Amino acid sequence: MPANLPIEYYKLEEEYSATKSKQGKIKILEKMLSVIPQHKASQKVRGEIRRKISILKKELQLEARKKRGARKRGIKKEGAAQVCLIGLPNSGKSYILNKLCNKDIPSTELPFETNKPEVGMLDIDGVQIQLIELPSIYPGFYEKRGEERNLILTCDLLCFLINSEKDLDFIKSEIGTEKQFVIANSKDLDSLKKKIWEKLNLIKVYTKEPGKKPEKRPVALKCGSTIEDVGKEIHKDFVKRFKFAKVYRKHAKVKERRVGLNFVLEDGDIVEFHIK
Ligand SMILES: Nc1nc2c(ncn2[C@@H]2O[C@H](COP(=O)(O)OP(=O)(O)OP(=O)(O)O)[C@@H](O)[C@H]2O)c(=O)[nH]1
Ligand SMILES: [Mg+2]
Repeated sequence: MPANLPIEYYKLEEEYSATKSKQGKIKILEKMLSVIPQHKASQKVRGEIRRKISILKKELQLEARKKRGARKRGIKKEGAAQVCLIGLPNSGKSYILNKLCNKDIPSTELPFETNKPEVGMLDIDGVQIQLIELPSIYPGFYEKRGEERNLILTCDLLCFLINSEKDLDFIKSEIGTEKQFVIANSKDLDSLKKKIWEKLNLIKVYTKEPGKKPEKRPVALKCGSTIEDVGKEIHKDFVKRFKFAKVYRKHAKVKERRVGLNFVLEDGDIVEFHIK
């Protein structure tokens, strides 16, 4: 039985062949459905079009899922903060990552030896900081390397490893200075750790249960955090069930005090929660 299709249909068929994007093709197929008369003779054609639409939609879904997966495969933030090591070739980035994070990344005289971001965990007095070596900077680095640019933009702190003012000027001109940064040379690892800690503006708080010793591992929080902020870190119910907290502060005049949710904590405080 001839389907007896209108002239618009054939125009749309031409448009369909010329269109590359899947979204575009779906739109045209949907238009086709709307111009085809609804009678028995055109049933087969309509069925064919619906099948094509469904296949294209499935393919689009699959592509979107793949894209989301690719984004997830990037480096995930872990620990209390994320710090990126940045420098010229042979400035000692891998050397530092190996020493501070107990890693075994190739670190020889060869320039540009590290060609993708390398990740380690740095322990500062029990607080875990994610340290990332970025491949060495070269002219055009920031424009060309998307993953690295993303890390530079989203990390908490940049650490520039330099041997001279000239190195520093070059790095600044390549990646900009909008983010906060520390400057270091690779020789003095302890002072580097200290600088990173100071610039991150974090405090360590030790929680304890009544009648027990404080936890060994501190909770790291932003400077100015309150009892409520610690509570939220531990468990969402803590704040709801909160009665009061006791804060123990070694070097203060008042070494022990009973406080409420708004009490502002200091580095080294021990917090004992009393809940309902
Ligand atoms: N002893 C010592 N050796 C260092 C120090 N910094 C760098 N080196 C050496 O200098 C060389 C280059 O250092 P790397 O750490 O590989 O340099 P990089 O910044 O990672 O540079 P890329 O190769 O571009 O990744 C290696 O042989 C290191 O062992 C340092 O502070 N002390
Ligand atoms: Mg390296």
